Amino acid sequence: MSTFSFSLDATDGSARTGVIDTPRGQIRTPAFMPVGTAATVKAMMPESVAATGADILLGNTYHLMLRPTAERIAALGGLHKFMNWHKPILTDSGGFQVMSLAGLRKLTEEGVKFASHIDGSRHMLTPERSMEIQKLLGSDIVMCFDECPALPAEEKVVASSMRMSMRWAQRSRDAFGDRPGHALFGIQQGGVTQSLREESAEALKSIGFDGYAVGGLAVGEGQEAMFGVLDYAPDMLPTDKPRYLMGVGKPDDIVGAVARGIDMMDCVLPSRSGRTGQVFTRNGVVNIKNARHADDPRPLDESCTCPACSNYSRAYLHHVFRSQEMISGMLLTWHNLHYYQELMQGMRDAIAGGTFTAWQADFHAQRAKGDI
Ligand code: PRF
Ligand code: ZN
Repeated sequence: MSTFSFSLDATDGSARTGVIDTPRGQIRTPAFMPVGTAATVKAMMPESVAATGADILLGNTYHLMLRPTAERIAALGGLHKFMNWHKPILTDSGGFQVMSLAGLRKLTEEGVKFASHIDGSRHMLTPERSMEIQKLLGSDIVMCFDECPALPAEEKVVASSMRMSMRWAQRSRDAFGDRPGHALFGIQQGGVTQSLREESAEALKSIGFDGYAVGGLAVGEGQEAMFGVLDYAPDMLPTDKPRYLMGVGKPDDIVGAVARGIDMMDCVLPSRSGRTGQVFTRNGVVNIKNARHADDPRPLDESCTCPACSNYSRAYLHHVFRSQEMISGMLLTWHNLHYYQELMQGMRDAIAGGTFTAWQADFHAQRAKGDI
């Protein structure tokens, strides 16, 4: 398969399951993308990430342009080769990370000038430069360069920011050009205002993209407001293209987003939590640091087939976490990513079988049983 395409296999209510075909392999949707910000999913070998069931990783323009630089990665054969991950990679475009991580920033129509959070060096990102960097990296799915205010924000601030992001979307499209086998996704903005979401969706559709992201959510509005937007936003986007909810989320956010018609998501939560001792299970979150695990011979989750649960006790995982041993982050990250991928597989199967409503009820019932 030499080009990029998306096919839907089944729908159940608003939930969808299908496959994105890329020259680097298939992405089963709904898909969860582990975050590999700095050319690594922290604490995981790439083959281990693949073993959890991930079909695609997310990388970051912002981090990689600063260190080791996109030009260096290109000279070394591209990001896939550099990090030894040969399945698809989606890269975020940098604007969102600049606004949350960089030092001094200056936002203009042209782009964003900023100081590196690593060494204070000065850089500029524009739609054109972001497209160039993502091409140098060899990203399979390139994101438009956009910008979004933290919420709550005044509606006129959200409106003018969204309109600039739509002008940047057109510049991103023009700069991306025609790259067979590579995809460019537009990013809807507009905060929690339905008319702005509509205006943004119309602007993106008239430009035309290979997929459409819902951006500007999970930025302080809370789950109820986010679901409120997801009740209408996916329907504004083309049915026959993938829909990606950026930077989400907790397991129940992901389930709620899939129920509302989202096909792809990414979040640092499973990998970051793996390093802080937070473990996701069917019955909710377990904190391995808690003293009650010190003598517990049981696995984290009896029904989980990951290496942490197959071969180690809670007592051991508690001990290595308390001792700050590296294996702690490795095992807990593996478990969390495995849990997230099983969640996605469970949803894909339920949507395909027309049993997604029952699956959701069971998901919430298991969690209601509480800590184990
Ligand atoms: N835009 C981009 N990346 C993002 C977001 C966005 O709105 C978000 C918002 N949740 C996370 N990552 N480009
Ligand atoms: Zn496990």
